[in-house]
Amino acid sequence: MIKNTSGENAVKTLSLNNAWKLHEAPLDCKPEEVANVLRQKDGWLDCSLPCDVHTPLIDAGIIKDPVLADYCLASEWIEHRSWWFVREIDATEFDLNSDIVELSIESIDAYGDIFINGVHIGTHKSAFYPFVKDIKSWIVSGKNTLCVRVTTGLEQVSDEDLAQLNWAVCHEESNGCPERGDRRRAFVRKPQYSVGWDWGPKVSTCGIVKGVTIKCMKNATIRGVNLVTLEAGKTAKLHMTVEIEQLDIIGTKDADLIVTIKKDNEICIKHIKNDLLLTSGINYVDIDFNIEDADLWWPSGYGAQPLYEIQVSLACEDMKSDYPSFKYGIRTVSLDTSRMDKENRRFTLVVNNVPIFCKGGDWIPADSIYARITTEKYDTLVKEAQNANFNMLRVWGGGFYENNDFYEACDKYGILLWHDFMFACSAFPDHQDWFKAEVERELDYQTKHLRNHPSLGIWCGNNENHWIFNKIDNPNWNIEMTHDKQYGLYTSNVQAKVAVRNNCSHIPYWNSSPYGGALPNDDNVGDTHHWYAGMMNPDMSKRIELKEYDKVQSRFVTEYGYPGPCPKKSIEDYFDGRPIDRDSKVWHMHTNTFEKNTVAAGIEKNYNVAAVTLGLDDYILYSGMVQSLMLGYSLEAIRFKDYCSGALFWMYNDTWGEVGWTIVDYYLRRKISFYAVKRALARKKLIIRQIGENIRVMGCNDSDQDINTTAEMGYVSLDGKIRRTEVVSLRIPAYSRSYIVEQLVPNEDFLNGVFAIIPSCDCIEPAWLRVNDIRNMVTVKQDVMISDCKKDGNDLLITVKSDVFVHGVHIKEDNICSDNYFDLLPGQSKTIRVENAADLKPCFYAVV
Ligand code: BMA
Repeated sequence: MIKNTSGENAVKTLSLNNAWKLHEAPLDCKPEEVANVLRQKDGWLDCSLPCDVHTPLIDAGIIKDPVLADYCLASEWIEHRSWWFVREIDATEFDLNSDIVELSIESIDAYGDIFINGVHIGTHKSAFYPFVKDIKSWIVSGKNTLCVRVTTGLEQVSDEDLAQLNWAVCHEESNGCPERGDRRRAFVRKPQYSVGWDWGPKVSTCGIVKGVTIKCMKNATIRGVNLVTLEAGKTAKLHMTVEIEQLDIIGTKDADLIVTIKKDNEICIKHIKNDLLLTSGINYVDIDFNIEDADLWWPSGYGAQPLYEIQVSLACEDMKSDYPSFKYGIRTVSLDTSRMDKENRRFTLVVNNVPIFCKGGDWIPADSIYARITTEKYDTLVKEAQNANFNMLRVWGGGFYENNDFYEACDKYGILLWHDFMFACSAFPDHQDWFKAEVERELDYQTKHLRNHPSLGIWCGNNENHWIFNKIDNPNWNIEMTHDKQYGLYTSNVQAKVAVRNNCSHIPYWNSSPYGGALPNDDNVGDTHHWYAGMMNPDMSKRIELKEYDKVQSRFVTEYGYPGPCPKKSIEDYFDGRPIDRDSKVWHMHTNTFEKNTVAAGIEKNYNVAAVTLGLDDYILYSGMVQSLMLGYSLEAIRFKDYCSGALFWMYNDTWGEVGWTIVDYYLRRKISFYAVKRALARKKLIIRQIGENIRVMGCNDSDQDINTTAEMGYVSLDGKIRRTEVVSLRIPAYSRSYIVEQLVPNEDFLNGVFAIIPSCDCIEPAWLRVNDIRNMVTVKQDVMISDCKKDGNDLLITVKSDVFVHGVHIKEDNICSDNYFDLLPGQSKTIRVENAADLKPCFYAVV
């Protein structure tokens, strides 16, 4: 029996992320010319990983940053070159007594040829799973050279390929932006957005875009851990499967496995499996254990996000091999699709046996050059999602499997993930064996890699492929689909399900977004993308009409959106010193291709101003206010439907700066609409709607505590002079969303007043029924009074008050506020926190 668990390490890991050199060559400089390239004396750029070739080129002044101005056009040549990454490693850095010396290149975007000492050791065709190879037999004493020739992968796609399958949606041709889009993308396993999308330029990503390691391993090594919460309760039941590879290919070995679980640095479980018999190759070890007084992990708003530290270690022949320790949240997750009635089924994620109303937005890569996204950027974006009262982000299928930092931030901030596999808006050649094999490896890797994150809420097969690539929804799709030729749908209908079932069967799976019902995007089953009744309605008057969103019938909305501009500083940033002109090429390039005058029409519907005459500051203000109205009202409208369990808007974050869908821009600045979304998604919330002759109030309470208070309810005139109200009791149970008031609409003058419900406690904001457009309501102009202002550390706590109804109350400074651009009912006062504002002389404005 082996007792020594503190022996010498059986795994020695070299991180190879620094000290790389990069060389550019023509595209027809093929792998056979490696020796030639390595001999080159000049033309080497220094770089470190992760590295998209754009970054060292920007650093060296060879190209300008493609996310600025119109510079993306000037770097398109990158796609027509081959890029050679080279790094030297001294043999003394290896432990050549190891059984294997395993090179792992986590992500090559997208076509790579790998050489050790000039010898070709492999070709890799996907950015979505690592290149892994035992390189022991190629290592020589002294200096060793690792070289990776990388191209974008687009050049690998032939005319014959495209003749077979030419159905990637490249919206941008029809949207007046032909330089974006490239149908070859469907054949290349790389982030699909990199060929350009409605919200981003074509920046053909290329490089070694995640880390590289070499692991020297002896005896046996832990290849994977699958930790599953079976029961989330005071006593939590967990199951762990450990995958161990025993490296002696002909003989057995003995080993001990030690699992240590810590909470706040205290050990709460130490579980040892003594004297395991490991046979050659893969061994699975199953362990069941309970954690008493478990602290459960919850989506933000429903509870805390306690994380346990999991250490798994193997002792084999007096040597120790540790699996990288990781943080784990104890929670169960499931998808309730049970029947509601004859026609309809629920579509509700259930965490720890509590049905969750999922709220938030769609996530896209946070940079056109995604390899340069920093840990800090991930952390800020996910934290801001939490600040906006999200509990969910949907990782959209046209991006990439994000860096670990992203998932760790989601675990930390309680952001559940709806995670698409990386297929979007295209037919894919999954009738071809090579493609199926590539995808199988990708799905197997990613389902294992991400399965222990408590934030992983649901896997989804793709974005919009079922919806737009089937003959029924899209009669223009002229290729016959058969069971044998599903053009991408087989991947989602079969391959992804198999991978999830094999590797993380505890995570729910859904074939596509949107999907469910006889046709994808049906309301009665599954999720929907609510575009054509909203922002993409050919009828402009409907695109900009808030109340259209009251018609949503979906069980779960995963997309819809409305555009707005960035703050002025961000616009200045992406204009890169050029004069800001709304008629310029740069302005048009940095405007979403679906915008098409909706912003101006929205301004003129809601405010008494002519959009074209507005100066830049007013344009930003009014269009930001309209985006706020649209997103705020629509999120409330969807949340108001008691049969609906999700409201996700398109989209949360940006890949460059533009007039577009988001609420936090590329530069991490909050747009005006951030605050409206934050209010609409408040954890405790009242929403009022008129249903026929009745007024109905929905009470939402995400928290685990009941709300028991009173409220003033009734008619309040805009000038504050009439208040025909009564005091009612307000009870909203924990974890609930239910209608708490239903009464006839009072016979009042709603041109000059509103029906309001004003809680007596600060824990829940007042709500009012919108009968009129804002432009018809703001009849009284009056300044907003500051009734109190005090310092709290570096922050200011400011209380504002108004005697009349005021709209869009804001400070102009770009400090982070607890709220901004909000409405006040007559007599209402509100305290807001303004961060880092000790020197600020606050002044509040209303939008009229
Ligand atoms: C949906 C998304 C994206 C797109 C968005 C806005 O189709 O899935 O592909 O960017 O709408 O057009």
